[in-house]
Amino acid sequence: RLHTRQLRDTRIFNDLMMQYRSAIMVVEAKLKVLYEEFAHEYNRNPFESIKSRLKSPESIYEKLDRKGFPITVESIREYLFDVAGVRVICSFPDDIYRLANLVVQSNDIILVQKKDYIKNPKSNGYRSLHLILDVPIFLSIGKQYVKVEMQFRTIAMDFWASLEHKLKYKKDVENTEEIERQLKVCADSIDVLDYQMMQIRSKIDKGNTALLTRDF
Ligand code: 0O2
Repeated sequence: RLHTRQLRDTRIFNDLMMQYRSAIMVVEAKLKVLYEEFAHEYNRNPFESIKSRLKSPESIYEKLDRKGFPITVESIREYLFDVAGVRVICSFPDDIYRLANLVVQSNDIILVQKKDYIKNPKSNGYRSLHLILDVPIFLSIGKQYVKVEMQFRTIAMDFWASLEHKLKYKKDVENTEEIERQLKVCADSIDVLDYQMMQIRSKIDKGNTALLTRDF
C-alpha cells in the first residue's frame, strides 16, 4: 500500500501518467482533425472548445481509497477510468451525438462504457454524455491501450455544471436544498433552451437539419 507521495515518486506510476498524457494527445488530435474537416467541408465548427485534465495523485489516491481498492498502480489501470479526461463543449445537443459517433466509429478506438446523462439526466439536473474509451498509444515498446473518459456537453450545460460543481466543494453554503432546487430548475430551462437554439439553427442553416435521434 502506497501513500500519495510514494505514488508520485514511483517510476511505474510516472510511466502510467505518461501513458495517460499520451492518450489525451491522441484524443485531442482526433478531435482537431474532425474540427478541420468540418470547418473545411461544411463551414461550421463541431465543437466550441476542449478541456483536458489528468487526475492528480491526491485525487487518484482519494478515489481508490474511497472505493476500497488497493492503492497500487495496477488498481489505477484496472479500476479508475477517469484518470485521463477530455471534456468536449459543443454548441448544440445534436453536435454531441454526431461527434461522439465519429469518435466511437474510429476503428482504432474501443468504446468500453457509455453513460448518457442527456437522455437520462441525473436527479440534480446534470446532463452530459460520458464515454469511457480504450485509446491506443504507440510507444517504442509497442502499442498500448489506455482508458480515457470523454465528457460531451453543451456550452450552457457546461456553464451549469461548473456552478453546480462549486456547490459540492463549498462547505459553508447556507440553504443548500433551496440552491439545489434552483439549480434543477436552471438545468431543465437549459435543456429547453438548447433544443430551441438547435431548431433555430436548422431554420437559418437549411442544410444542417437538427439531428433529433440521440442514439448511436
Ligand atoms: P472531476 O473534478 O470533474 O474529476 P465516480 O467517477 O465513480 O465518482 P461515476 O459514476 O463512475 O462516478 O462517474 P460519472 O457519473 O460518469 O461522473 C464522473 C464525472 O462526471 C465527475 O467527475 C464530474 O466531472 C462529472 N459529473 C458527474 N455527475 C456530475 C454532477 O452531478 N455535477 C457535475 N457538476 N459534474 C458531474 P468527478 O471525479 O466527480 O470530478
